[in-house]
Amino acid sequence: MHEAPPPGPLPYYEDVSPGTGALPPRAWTAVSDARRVSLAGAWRFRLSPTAQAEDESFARPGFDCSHWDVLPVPSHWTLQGHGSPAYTNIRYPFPVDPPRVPTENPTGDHLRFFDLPDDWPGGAAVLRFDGVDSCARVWLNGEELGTFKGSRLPVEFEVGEVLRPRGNVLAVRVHQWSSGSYLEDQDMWWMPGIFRDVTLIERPEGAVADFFVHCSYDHLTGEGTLLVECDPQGTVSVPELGLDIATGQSVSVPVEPWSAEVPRLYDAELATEGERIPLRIGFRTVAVEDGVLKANGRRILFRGVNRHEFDPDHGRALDLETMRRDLLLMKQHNVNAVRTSHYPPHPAFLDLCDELGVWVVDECDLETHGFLEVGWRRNPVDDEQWTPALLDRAARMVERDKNHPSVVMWSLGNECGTGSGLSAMAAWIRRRDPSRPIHYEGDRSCRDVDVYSRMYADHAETEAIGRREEDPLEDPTLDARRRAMPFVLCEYAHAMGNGPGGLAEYQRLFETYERCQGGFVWEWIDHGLRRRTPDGRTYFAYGGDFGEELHDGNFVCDGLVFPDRTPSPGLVEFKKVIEPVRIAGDAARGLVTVTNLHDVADLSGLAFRWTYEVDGERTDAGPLKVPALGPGESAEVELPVLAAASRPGEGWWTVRALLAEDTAWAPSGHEVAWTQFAAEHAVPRARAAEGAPHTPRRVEGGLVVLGPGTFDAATGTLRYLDGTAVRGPQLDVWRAPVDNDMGSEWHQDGRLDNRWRALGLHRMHHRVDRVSVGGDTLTVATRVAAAASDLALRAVFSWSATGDRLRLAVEVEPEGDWPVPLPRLGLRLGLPAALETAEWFGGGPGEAYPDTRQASRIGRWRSPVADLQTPYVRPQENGARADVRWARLLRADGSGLRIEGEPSFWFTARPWSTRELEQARHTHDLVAGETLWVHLDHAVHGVGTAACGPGVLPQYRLAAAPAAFAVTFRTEGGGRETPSTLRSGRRPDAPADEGDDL
Ligand code: IPT
Repeated sequence: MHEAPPPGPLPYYEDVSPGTGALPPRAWTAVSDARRVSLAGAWRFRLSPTAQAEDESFARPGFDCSHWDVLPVPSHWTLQGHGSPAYTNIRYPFPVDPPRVPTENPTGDHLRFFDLPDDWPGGAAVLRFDGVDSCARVWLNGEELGTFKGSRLPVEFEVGEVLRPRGNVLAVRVHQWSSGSYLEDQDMWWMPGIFRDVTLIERPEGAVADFFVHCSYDHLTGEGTLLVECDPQGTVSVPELGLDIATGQSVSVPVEPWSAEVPRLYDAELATEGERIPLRIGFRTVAVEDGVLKANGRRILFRGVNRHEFDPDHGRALDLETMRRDLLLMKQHNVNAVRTSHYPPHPAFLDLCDELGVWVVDECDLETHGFLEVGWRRNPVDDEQWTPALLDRAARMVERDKNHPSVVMWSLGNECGTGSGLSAMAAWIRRRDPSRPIHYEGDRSCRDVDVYSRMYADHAETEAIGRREEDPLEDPTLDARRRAMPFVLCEYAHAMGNGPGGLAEYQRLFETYERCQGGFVWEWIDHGLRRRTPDGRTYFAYGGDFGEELHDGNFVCDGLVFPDRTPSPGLVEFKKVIEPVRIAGDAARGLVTVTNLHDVADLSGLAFRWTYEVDGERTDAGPLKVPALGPGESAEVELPVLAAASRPGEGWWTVRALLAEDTAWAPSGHEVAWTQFAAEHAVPRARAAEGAPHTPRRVEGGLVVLGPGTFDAATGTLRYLDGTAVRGPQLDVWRAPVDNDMGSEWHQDGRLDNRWRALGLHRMHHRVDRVSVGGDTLTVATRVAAAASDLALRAVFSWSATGDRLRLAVEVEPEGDWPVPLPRLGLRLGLPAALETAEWFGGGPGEAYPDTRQASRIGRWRSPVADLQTPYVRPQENGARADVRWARLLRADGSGLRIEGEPSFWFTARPWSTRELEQARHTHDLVAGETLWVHLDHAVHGVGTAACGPGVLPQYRLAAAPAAFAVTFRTEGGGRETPSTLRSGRRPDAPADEGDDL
């Protein structure tokens, strides 16, 4: 049996209208002296599979809902045990037939009962919803108030006449799918619900209907101009400025301007006959002048991130504390700008941006990306019948957020293709608020916007744009117009998994070309949903973990912070790359050059300190007097002359810029910027007597003994190093592909991981060609190659020993014409997992790869092996430490193994094998085994950002080429067992077989 399509007009949730019954949109304020009642808390809830499964009787007072579930509001019901979340990036998870939606349309009926406070004055009142996904119909005390769409936008209904002192019944029917869903195809979880606040607000006679604070700054005169439009008329006072003016009246006075760096706010009050609203106003002017985006007359540079609202337990239902936490983390990591991808955030977030200082690109709740899949046919932004819905969205954003100094651009939306609806939005916004430039990335012609914006343009193209030498548009007028625009990368450096690589190169372009005004990394946070295994271990779920019919896997986890907001190595790297002070050392001249890269602030808020270390041990430290340079200024500052400079060993200077005082976002002493540079000459250390070279000798049991090393005579594999069992080092070229290796159409190499696998790099065979004992050396020649391939790497291992030191020199010669870069080139060895702590002298403390190593500093570091692992939501290659001169791996009793590089190596140690890492889908799939797998890499391939964007830059690619390197092993703390006792079977301290090619 088939049901006929609904006769006549479409139901409210499918028609293209924005809704019915709502009041005109207006400015949002957190408080005023009008009474408010928050309706957050426990609601009654019933979920139906379709929009029409239940009638409307639940909305009538007296309806018995005692058997309904209880649901916290705000929330997404899919995170409260009803239905489940689903993730798609571009594709609509339903047939594309706008504005119709599927019959299966999860519908949540919500009921809230409330009494008014005893002193509630009566009279007019509004009921406000700050965010409901995606369509709602509302009744109060059985009276229908209206319907609405626009998930991340506010809506208000007049309710004064319907309210009662006691026993109010608020009924809200929420449909997951509506015509609005076609406008909300952002790359994120589909999660319905009343996920932001619901508030009842008294509207006394003469209360503020709406107000618009115009607050500009003239950098030539130093004066700010204040004009507040208000309906009805009233007064504005700014006590600190001695201002008491009527609304509608404009006044100019000397002020300190607002900027993201110096977020100067003035307390003010707006008063009308019926209401007093406390305001915090900031004076600033944004303008495009001479092809450059300026605030208060100065070029600004966005060190930005795209921020989705996300919490691993609550989805997009964020509390104030979480919003503040995001901003504190951003400020602490030198981030100065947020694009609110791809919808207006919770309104309170913008108050925090005003207060803490962040440039905001406020983006409308609009994305129709899924029409890409159908050739953009019937795209709503190019179909007049949708224009009222688009204008409604533009108005609800602009009216809500227009009074924030932090909002410096309006963005029409994301990935909507092109169309007249966008032009209509832009025209409306321009009329309503000519003070802010307009942004939209999706239309290359830039006809509706003031700023040229792109996403994922590679370095070369960004540079061409920086020179204003980009490929022309066909239409010369539009081309000339666009070429005169400032340029931003509204998305770049896709922070998915290990990466993003290539940040420093982008930053150089932003600092070189005036036109390149920075960008916004994609994205701030991984949207992994916290889940628990049956045995209680937590992990983060991604697309496909909820049985979705269509999904885009872990593409939803591409943030600079992990889902629980722990900074990822990518954020640490970003912080270093975008530091607003550049310090460059010149050891030969004994000085540093300090450059202030702030747009506005001078350096008076920073204190500089230097330290000097020899072989990672601090010998001296002290303050460095740096003048309070203005933005853009540089100075050379002399370093002290140190006696320690003649101490033998490797000398390193570190110079750091720290907050001199507590700020609103970090305590004094917080590090903002730093540099490190080597002393002019390393003073050679006198070498301890090493003893005479050992000679390799064959012993009983098919072994060869060479100093502290015991080898398998047949294969030449190292078996024991003193008492420590070793799964002898072998040449290794494989890594568990990172998300960026799996980049698809954007990647110049195609999918690298597939090409690597096709060549068999994950299943290399090690053929032993020769084990020879001659003079002081044990030589092992191997040919490393994959089945079915004639490509190979020939490797000759030359082992020698002096005293307690065992040295391995490796020579690698590729055979054949390698068409791909190698993932890594180095040694892999298995050691007992009891070696649980690592100590090293080299790059740290965190992970680094060739194109993500700016934040790695030379020092002596120590870490439990467990903490060397970076918990990418989808497990993948991670945890390498750069430039390691030596590393020690230690047991709890302090005994262990020391490995020295000649001169250094990339050091990775993990309690599972590459294969296990590669096979794991979630972090909880990784279980520490009996073997510690150690990688000593001569070179590794960069990571790039090909998950969405350019691949690894040429200088970071690891081409198969002849290579030579050496390492020396030594046990420390004494051998614990002799090889003969070791041979008698497996002990807990012996490494397990990896089970693949080792
Ligand atoms: C771009 C989207 O704007 C963003 O929402 C996100 O999906 C990002 O990609 C990737 O994570 S669009 C892409 C087709 C370039």
